[in-house]
Amino acid sequence: MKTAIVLSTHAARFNAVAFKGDFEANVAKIATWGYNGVELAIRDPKLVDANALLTMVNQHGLKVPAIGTGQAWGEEGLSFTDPAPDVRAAAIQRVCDHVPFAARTGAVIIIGLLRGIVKPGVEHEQAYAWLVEALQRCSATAAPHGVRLVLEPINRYETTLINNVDQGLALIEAVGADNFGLLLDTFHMNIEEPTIEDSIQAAGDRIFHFHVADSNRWYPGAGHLDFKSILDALFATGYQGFVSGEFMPLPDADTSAQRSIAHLRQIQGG
Ligand code: LER
Ligand code: MN
Repeated sequence: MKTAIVLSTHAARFNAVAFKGDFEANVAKIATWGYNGVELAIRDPKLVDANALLTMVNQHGLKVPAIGTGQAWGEEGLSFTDPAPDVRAAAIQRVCDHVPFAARTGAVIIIGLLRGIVKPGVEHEQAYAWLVEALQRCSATAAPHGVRLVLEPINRYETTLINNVDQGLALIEAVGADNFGLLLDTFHMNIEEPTIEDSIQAAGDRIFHFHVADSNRWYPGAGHLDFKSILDALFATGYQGFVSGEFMPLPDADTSAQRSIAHLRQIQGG
């Protein structure tokens, strides 16, 4: 099992010395705890010194299996389904801008909340059509570079577009690109899927990335999810990617990161 953990960065501040110091200290700790990778959230790749970032991460023996793009939605309001054409175009451009860095690291580019939510006054069907078109364009840009894109089904309380695996698989069908797949997150699956293991099996080889958090969004082992059964189902699909921890930093970030990997390893050994 290859493990990663989401590391909150603020791309715009990455060049600041103090932040860089904190960032490197976190990377060093993550490596010491036995993780194999860090999943990075990058708002705008133009604001990141990719060479410095990669050198640092690699010096600690870590990979970057995935790039999160949600800050562009949270901080700039970019989305594939905004009624304003220039906002949709900027969202598409932003994802395409991630491709060179993703190609260097082998990372998947995550489409989480950047897909948007259906805004008032927009028909769901229209938003879906914009979503499909955006994903087709981004997948086509990424494909020649060997880069894959993943859409994450996200629970109903955060978005009205693509909440579960069935909807994700229908979207994959509509987009029709080999380099477009799914990121499954056990926290969202616990809310939306009838049976997590069956949905993992249904998603099969379209699972390109995997997030773990327990039922309460604490670290695995802190809630009531059966991670042995979930990971068995995941690896039975032939999944060879990273199991990436994305959970609340409770009781504190360091403790949660260490308890997560301890729990997952114990399950894998047992
Ligand atoms: C991001 O990976 C995620 O799971 C979402 O809940 C972010 O809002
Ligand atoms: Mn997630």
